[in-house]
Amino acid sequence: MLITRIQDFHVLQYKSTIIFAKIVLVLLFAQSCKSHTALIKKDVALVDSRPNRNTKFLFNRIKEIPKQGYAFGHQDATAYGIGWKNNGKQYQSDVHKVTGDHPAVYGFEIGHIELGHAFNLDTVNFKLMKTLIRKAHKNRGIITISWHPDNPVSNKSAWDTIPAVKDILSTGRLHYKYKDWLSNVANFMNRLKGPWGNSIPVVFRPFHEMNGSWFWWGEGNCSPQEYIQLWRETVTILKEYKVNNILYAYSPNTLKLEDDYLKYYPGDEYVDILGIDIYQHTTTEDFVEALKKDISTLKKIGIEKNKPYALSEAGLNKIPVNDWWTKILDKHIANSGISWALFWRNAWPSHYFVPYVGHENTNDFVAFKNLPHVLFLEDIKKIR
Ligand code: BMA
Repeated sequence: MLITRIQDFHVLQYKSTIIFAKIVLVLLFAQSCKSHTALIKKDVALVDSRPNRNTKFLFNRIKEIPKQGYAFGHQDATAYGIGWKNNGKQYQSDVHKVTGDHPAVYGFEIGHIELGHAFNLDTVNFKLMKTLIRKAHKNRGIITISWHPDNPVSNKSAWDTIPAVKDILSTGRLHYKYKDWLSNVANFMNRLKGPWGNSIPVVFRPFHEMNGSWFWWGEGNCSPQEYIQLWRETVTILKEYKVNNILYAYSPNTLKLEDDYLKYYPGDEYVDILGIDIYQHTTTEDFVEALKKDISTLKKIGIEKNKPYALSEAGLNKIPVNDWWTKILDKHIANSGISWALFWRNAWPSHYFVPYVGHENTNDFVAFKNLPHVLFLEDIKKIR
């Protein structure tokens, strides 16, 4: 009898623990749904006057990130790395191989989509790219897309600086050619869909680094007025093509002394996110100076305009400097309010920006990943 009562008591105790655990889980779930719904519902004014709800949600997530820190991004993270190329069968990244987690932000490049090619200018297959975008989105990563279109006048690369902007504006002789190019861009964007036909929102960052003179849309190769008109017409044409899953990012390169961040700015109604590309090309001192100066400019303008801002490209080729991630980079961008920092591609053994397995500075990169305010995929998943 006594034994049965003791057993009954244990069963009762066990059952109430389970019920308690279930209540806690339900409350936690309700709490997370609440914030999830809040971010989905929060209304925002975007470039696209008819953004779909996923686009608005992406924007709200991006605005939310700085409350926790900043997200880490890598260009072509899952397409290839040092010593490997995605063959469509595996899902990996150099970042994951080194740290055990994937990036939070995924950069992809659509140069040559305008030509209708099957592969981009870096030999990434567009079909594979779409699969990788779907997967990154499913994992709740953020996708940002750059575009290095060929020069429409010479039909050479984006780095061919023969003036071309004037010719592709609505008043120019090659406008219809450019419209065709944009229809290929629109088709790519419009076909970014999840398994149930849900549209995948992305950050689009066209005509970047315009204050440098290495691209045909860059300084000296077109006037600021022509650049601004090109940007505005591009937005308008993409809208005509019914693209509703894009946030537009404007991103100059490191500002030269005489540069004004807003010199080529197309206007608040044409830009959702402010960016800047800052590489370390020379000394660490110069890089730190540029980070301090330009990120404080970016922050000031971001706050004034109430727009999220990001370090849209960054890196030190081959990362030959000890403790670069923790002592140089992070130290000068933590607490700046940027939503993310994206590092350029691990292309080949003399052109890479993130450590791979066997690289001499992996320890520092792992320490960087472990900083509480540096957000990789598992961290960014929680922002919803
Ligand atoms: C550049 C280099 C090029 C590449 C281009 C577009 O910075 O990495 O090799 O083609 O970006 O991805």
